[in-house]
Amino acid sequence: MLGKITKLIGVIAIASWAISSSTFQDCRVFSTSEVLGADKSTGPVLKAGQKYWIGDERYFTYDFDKKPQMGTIIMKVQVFAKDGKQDTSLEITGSADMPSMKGAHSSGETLFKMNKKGDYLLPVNVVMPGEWEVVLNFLKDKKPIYTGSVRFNV
Ligand SMILES: [Cu+2]
Repeated sequence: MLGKITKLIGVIAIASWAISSSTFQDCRVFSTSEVLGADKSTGPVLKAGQKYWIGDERYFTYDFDKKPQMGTIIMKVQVFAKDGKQDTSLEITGSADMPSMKGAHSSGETLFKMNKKGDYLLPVNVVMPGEWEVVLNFLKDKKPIYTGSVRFNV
């Protein structure tokens, strides 16, 4: 008896959740417009594989280990001094979220980890289809020197 009631309550709970929750649809419907009007404070929108200068001493490029898709994708940033030597003296943080539903899947500001080659790596957990944004912050001696954002659609 008790089992039946518990099951019934469970069914009602799921049903009402399904009715009240349009989270998935909202996310897709609003993603485009929200991203177009996205925060200006996050700096330029960066393209994979392109060189971006930080001042005139160094530049960086970024890429993903695979085409962005559901699951964990790894973002790789490489920083070079102007002579082309890899620069490992910075700290980089990344903050991933969906702009159309700010805060819903926010990773918080997370430090990239450096591999043996001197690449900066950050896993990004893509838990939902739609538009995603990773805001990058570059720091030198703990001081912010560059901000940019990466956007992709899954
Ligand atoms: Cu979402």
